[in-house]
Amino acid sequence: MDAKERYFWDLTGHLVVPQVLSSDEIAEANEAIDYYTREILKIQDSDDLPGRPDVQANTVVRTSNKHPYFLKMPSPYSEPFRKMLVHPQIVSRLNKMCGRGFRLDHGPELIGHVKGVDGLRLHGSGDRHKPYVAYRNQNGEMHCGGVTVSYQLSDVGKGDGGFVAVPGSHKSKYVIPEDLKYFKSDMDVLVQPAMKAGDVLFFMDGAQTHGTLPWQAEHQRRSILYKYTSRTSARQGTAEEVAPPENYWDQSIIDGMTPEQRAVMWGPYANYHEELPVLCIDNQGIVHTEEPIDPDNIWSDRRG
Ligand SMILES: O=C(O)CCC(=O)C(=O)O
Repeated sequence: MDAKERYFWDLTGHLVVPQVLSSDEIAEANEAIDYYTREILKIQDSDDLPGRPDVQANTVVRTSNKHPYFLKMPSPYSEPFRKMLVHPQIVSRLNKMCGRGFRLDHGPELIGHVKGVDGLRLHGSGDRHKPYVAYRNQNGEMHCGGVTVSYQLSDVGKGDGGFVAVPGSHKSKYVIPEDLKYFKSDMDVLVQPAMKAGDVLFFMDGAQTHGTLPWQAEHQRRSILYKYTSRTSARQGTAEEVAPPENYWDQSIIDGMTPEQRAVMWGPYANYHEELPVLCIDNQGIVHTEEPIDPDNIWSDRRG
């Protein structure tokens, strides 16, 4: 990461690095996605399809980021995705962005939107401090809890839609205006970067305000998103499954605990749905668990 890239990243919250993948690497990854799509279309009605991908117009338009299918496909199909996971151009930058010891938190997922598929409203911002994705700068070093690396496997022209961001919003201290959040007004602050197949986009996932515009181009969007975190951030993915007290500790340690005692025995993860019990003290000085907030009611407004 040179000084120009560092300046752009720190200023805006995202960065496009051109031509990281060769045309052969792009072709291999696209072939693997075609294989995956054929396999999913064969079994899409099966009940045991984990994290059911979104299938529209006979194609997979989005996979769940909880299930890293692309890393476990039969060889040789998984190979391009395993190479991308630790591509030297990625490692050199993530060491600076997230700090040494960064790790994959969840993904990789595919966004394969076709013309007319809806986008996703703006989310992420400085509103409500989220330490697991926050951006900080100390002693001349930057540090970002959550960075998504998005490999482009097809071109994204200006006006095609897809990734969109509010540059500089990772330093904003205020709530996203509602009109902007739902794209009713762009307030002249939205940027949708144009990219070529083989380019890689980095963005501060959760710190920077970003979202997805509806796809407008005739060709399919093909982006593969890897969700990295700094070493001690835990957002979702496996951390969420490991976190319940009975998974995180020996059963004998938690047997017979009160709800208040169990509340502090959850392993680390973001609790971004606010579904975990948390502790409070009433005016008699007694410790209680607070009722978890219903995730369905908060999802649309509090997404990390
Ligand atoms: O690439 C995109 O369309 C943005 C995806 C996004 O909003 C996310 O991964 O949180």
